[in-house]
Amino acid sequence: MKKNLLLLIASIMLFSCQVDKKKEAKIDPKKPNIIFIYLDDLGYGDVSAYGATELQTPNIDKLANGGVRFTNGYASSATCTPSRYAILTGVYPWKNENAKILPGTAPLIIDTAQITVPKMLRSNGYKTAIIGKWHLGLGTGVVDWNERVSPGPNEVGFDHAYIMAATQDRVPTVYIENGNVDGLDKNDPIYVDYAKNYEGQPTGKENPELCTMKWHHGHNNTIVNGIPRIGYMKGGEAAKWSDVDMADHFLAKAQEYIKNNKDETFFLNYTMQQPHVPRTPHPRFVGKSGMGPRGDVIVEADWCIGEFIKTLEEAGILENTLIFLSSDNGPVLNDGYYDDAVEKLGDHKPTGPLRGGKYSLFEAGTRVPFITYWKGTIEPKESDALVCQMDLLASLAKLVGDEVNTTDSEELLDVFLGKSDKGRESLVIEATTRTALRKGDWIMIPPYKGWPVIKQVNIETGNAKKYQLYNLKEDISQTNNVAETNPEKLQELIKEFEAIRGDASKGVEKVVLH
Ligand code: NG6
Ligand code: CA
Repeated sequence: MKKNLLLLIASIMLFSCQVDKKKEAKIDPKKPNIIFIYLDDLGYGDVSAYGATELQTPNIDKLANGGVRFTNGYASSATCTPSRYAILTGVYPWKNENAKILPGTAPLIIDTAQITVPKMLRSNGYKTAIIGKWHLGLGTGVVDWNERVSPGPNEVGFDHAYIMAATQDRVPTVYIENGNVDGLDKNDPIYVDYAKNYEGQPTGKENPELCTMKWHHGHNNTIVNGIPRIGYMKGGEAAKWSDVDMADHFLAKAQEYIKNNKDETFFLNYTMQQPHVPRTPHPRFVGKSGMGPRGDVIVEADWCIGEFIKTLEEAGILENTLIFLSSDNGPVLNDGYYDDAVEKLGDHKPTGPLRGGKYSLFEAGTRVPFITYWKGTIEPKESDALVCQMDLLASLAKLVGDEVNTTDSEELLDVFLGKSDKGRESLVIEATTRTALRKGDWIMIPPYKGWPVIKQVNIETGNAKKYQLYNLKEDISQTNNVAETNPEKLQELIKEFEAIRGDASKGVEKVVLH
């Protein structure tokens, strides 16, 4: 009896020793798990750690205050598709003319031969996944949504992909798992078209009585769940997503991925849909912000992030995980639906102190919340280093001991880890195909024709007849164009800008919203 007990104790000790060993072996400073949490249209001023007072984001704040909170962190573009293209490929989006806001039927815009962050990490032993919004195109032209859709995320480096094709306001309103529409009933095939409607299908334009959310501009095609969308869709009834459950749904998928892969080394791109339109908080978040649906979905997103981090903690891998959090472009209030975003805004400033917003060449278009967090490894700090999401490729390659051939993505690993404040010297930012140059504390916006304000969304484009030059250190709100009083500085920036942009530095005619 006694002997048996001793044996049992001995084997328990041996077992726990092995468990310890396994844990120890897992913490590898060169091969942490990497998670990139990406929000959609979250503004610089939408986070309490970035100065919001009317809205609280305690879970994002925990990351910001426990990691590096960048104050000069940029998306490469003021809209979604180009920013996402630049992150995954490490290439400036204006080098690919297809990298602009895409319809849900657009072909994949990343060349499958191109190096990408997930491909690079995969070749260094990582499992790779994307869960959430995609918006980089699928297939090669004509897509049959009833068969496996490819090429897509799996073909550019993700082992696992659970996505929505484009945006929450665009058809198809279904989830796609590794190329296959999730929950599709083969007897009810799904058809998608952006040019013309299917006979007998109600639309937001012709059947406003069927809409529970009203469209303001665009967004008047097929109605799904009472919400009129961009594009036409027919069939696929059983596969249609529930908008109010979308945040929970993606969260559950991300949590499941963590649980299933906690003993592996992985890269997860968790691309959340909030606070992009249509803003559809789950009923338990309705009214929580006092600011209407836009505020409520930010509160919801923050909650999701908290739950997601808890999952990492419970899996015992938080200290072995490098987390990036950012947004694909700046904020917009009315982006096509009447949803009280303007009316109930109160004193909240989604742009913080910045000028412009989504679609804009002014700062609020591309300067976004940007946080790195690695419990136990990154020391909390604020950094004013100039960094761009496009720099992930070169920096993560460095982290895992690889090298990539890239001209645009800069290796800033020590900056991301909070060990250095020496960021980029310059950066070209983009907004709906127009570009500007940030260099040091300065930004130069070349003259552009076209409207100074996009009326529908009430956002300044940055377009002006003359060159604009701002010193962002002294004038973060870009109220004082100092081009005329600083001719030398202006010339220096124009020269560098023209050398990078070539012919395109002469500008384009107008801002295109579609
Ligand atoms: C615009 C849509 C806007 C939004 C945006 C994409 C209209 C009038 N506006 O074309 O609502 O969907 O595209 O946003 O249709 S992004 O964050 O994905 O770039
Ligand atoms: Ca966006």
